Amino acid sequence: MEKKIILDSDLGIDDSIALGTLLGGGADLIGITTTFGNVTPEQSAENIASLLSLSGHEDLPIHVGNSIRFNGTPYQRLKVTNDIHGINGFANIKLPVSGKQYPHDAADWLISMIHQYQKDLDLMFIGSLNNLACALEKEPNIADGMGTLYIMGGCINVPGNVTQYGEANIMDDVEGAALVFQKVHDIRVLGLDVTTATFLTRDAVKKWGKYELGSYYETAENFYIDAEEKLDHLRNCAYVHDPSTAVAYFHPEYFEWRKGKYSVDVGTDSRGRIVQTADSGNQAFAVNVNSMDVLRFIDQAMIQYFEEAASEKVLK
Ligand SMILES: [Ca+2]
Repeated sequence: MEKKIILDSDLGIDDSIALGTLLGGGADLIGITTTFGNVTPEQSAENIASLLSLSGHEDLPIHVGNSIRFNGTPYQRLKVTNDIHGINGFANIKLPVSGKQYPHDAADWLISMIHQYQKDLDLMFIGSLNNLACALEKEPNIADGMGTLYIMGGCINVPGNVTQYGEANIMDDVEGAALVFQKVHDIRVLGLDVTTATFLTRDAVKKWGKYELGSYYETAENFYIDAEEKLDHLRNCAYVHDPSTAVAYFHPEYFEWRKGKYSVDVGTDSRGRIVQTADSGNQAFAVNVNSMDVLRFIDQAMIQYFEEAASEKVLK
């Protein structure tokens, strides 16, 4: 890929597959910022550090975000998150601990990287939009000086998964999301409309188990599938939220996009609702997906990620 990318994540289980898909797919990932949602920003950093070290990417910088929403209220983890992602966000699997301390400067680091790389830097946010909102508040001119922003969040034609209108990542920081949609012009949004239309099955992740790193992923995804069976009454499969966003980075043509301008409702009645405010504009919301292509790409990229991790280990 010609462009560089930064991933911002509340690393839970589907985030971990998005990370693997980006790396295995060949994205030029230059670092990761962490936010709240599935876990705290600190736990997300710990989980990411473990996966990076297991996959031979321990040199990638990690910058931790804060746990205060853009409106000043503290982030509170929903109890249901323990059931979906495990207490540690990764199916309660004990991963190797890095023991490193990471700087708590996610917003400042994003600003400096956007200044450095400008339109050659894309951003992918698969948790709350808090870090980007904080960066935009400090340095509003970055809004027009970055590449494309990819977001997993929201929904337009299907119900939310927290409230009738509210999707979890948007609901984790509604005011932060509202600022991002107001300021950033070049956005691709992967919402529940497409992420709940693609299903990763137990069968599909079975072959991941023959790789050392892949065996963690197989166990984690099966934990996630167990939760989805109880919560969403799925059977032997789970939705593909964050990894769909990673696939869209490589293959936007796997999705049908509705271009325009969107805003996030901060009122009480339909809080977190995504509203289309104009038909023209460079904010695009995915409304349809070719699921077979998405699943095939995830599988190829994850196998590549596991194989590279294994060969890295042999080299050491
Ligand atoms: Ca996430």
